[in-house]
Amino acid sequence: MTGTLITLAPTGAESAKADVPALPVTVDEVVATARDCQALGAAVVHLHVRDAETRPTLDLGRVREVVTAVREATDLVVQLSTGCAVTDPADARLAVLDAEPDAASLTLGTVNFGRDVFCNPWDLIVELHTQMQQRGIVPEYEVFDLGHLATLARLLDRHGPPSGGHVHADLVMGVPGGMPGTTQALAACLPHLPPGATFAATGVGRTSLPVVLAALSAGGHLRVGMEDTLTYAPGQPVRDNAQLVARAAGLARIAQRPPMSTEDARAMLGITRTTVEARE
Ligand code: KMH
Ligand code: ZN
Repeated sequence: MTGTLITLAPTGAESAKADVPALPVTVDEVVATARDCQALGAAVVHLHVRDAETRPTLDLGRVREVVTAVREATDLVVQLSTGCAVTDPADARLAVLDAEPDAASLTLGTVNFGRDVFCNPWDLIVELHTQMQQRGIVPEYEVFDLGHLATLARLLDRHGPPSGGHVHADLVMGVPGGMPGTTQALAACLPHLPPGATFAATGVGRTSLPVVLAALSAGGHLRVGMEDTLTYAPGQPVRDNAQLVARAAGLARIAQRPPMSTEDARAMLGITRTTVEARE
């Protein structure tokens, strides 16, 4: 059994800095968070970028600035969100790839998202998959519902394997409108993963901890962070992202699948872009 890949999702597009002061939104805050969380066991960082007013932005200059700053300060695999915010149009979401991240998220279908709709039609899925193949960007397939795995099978069948050749999916559970964050829902997804694929799971809100435990017990990997979880325990707000990564890393060690290094993460995901040591 290999180690556990821990992905940090520090910011997201949904929470306001005014409501959640510990949310990292400036370049310096994101870099400090990334550095702290790598030291605790994170190997991948899933980034949504904020502007100077702390609002979600897809401004390419700002996105590039954050990617460069995180790369300079850490060895983390830099994964940009192409899910962005529910209000972002498809062309702006595709343009995120111009920032040349190591990896990017790719959501496999439309899903209700609270009172909103997170819109991911087939043509956008194909365009993201194809552009990532052409640019050498490794996708992480985001699965909000069981049917999204049927779409993944169809995508790979019609358009070939992703850049790097390895399929890695993230089960995003507990979104109001998507699959529930339960052991039963996680187990139901597993037979539908493509052969040879690895998976991580993310439990939104109060499903965070049960999903971590279910994923570890099923041999899966973990995504944690303040994008998904703002309450550490009933009545106890999350102090910072490091607190969530430390908990995930501790549970992974208890499961005897300790956090994976950034190097091992790159090898597993098929990311050939070099690490800081290799560049020096
Ligand atoms: N912010 C959500 C609408 C992703 O980053 O790829 C989409 C999301 C998924 O978080
Ligand atoms: Zn995201």
